[in-house]
Amino acid sequence: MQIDIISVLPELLQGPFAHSILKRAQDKGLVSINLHHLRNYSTNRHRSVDDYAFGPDAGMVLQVEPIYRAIEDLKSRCHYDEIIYTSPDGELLTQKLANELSSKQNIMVLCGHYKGIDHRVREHLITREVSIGDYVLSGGELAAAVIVDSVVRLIPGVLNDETSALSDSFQDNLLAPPVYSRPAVFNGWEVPKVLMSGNFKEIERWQMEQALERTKRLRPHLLDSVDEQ
Ligand code: 6GU
Repeated sequence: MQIDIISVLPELLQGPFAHSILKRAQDKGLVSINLHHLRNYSTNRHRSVDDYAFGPDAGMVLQVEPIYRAIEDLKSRCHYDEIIYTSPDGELLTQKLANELSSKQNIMVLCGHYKGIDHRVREHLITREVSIGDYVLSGGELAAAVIVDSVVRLIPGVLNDETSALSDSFQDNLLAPPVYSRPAVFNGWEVPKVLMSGNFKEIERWQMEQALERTKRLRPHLLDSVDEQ
């Protein structure tokens, strides 16, 4: 998979992709993540990419022209299955959407900006708008990092058995059961006995009970859609 991200603050995105699972996925050649600075597509010598909004509101807006040039430049070198714009009013990111995106070949992500972008970009160039939740971030970069992380870890081969996505919360619309490690007793706090029983049937049953109980209590709406995925 190839993921190309266009942003006015690509520096913000360098950290999240340079470590751990996302780094290993790139090192293994399973995904290539490329950051593109919108300023490189500016047409003026100040390299500016924003201007005043039309109308009575004095705010600045990212202009259509540099964004168009950036998207067209990337499109001339690659076919994209989705061109995603990160925005608080987009479709909510869910495990289901992450699963769907993880099966795509190439994805472009245009990071939203607190100033807003010329709406013609959204009308003519974007195929999908995604939000990571009902709260406001200063920019789309952190949202892009969250979206990319949730997608890349689902690409076959990215996770090994130990980190398998199969036992993740949400993967089957259930929250994950609790996990414990040594020591078996710390400070008088005990690990549930069943986990040390060696009886795998019993352990599996306990984990399923826990997953159901936690889901019912903490995310009841997930149980309404158990068959949806
Ligand atoms: Cl995608 N962008 C911004 N700026 N804020 C958000 C968001 C995106 N998703 C939730 N809040």
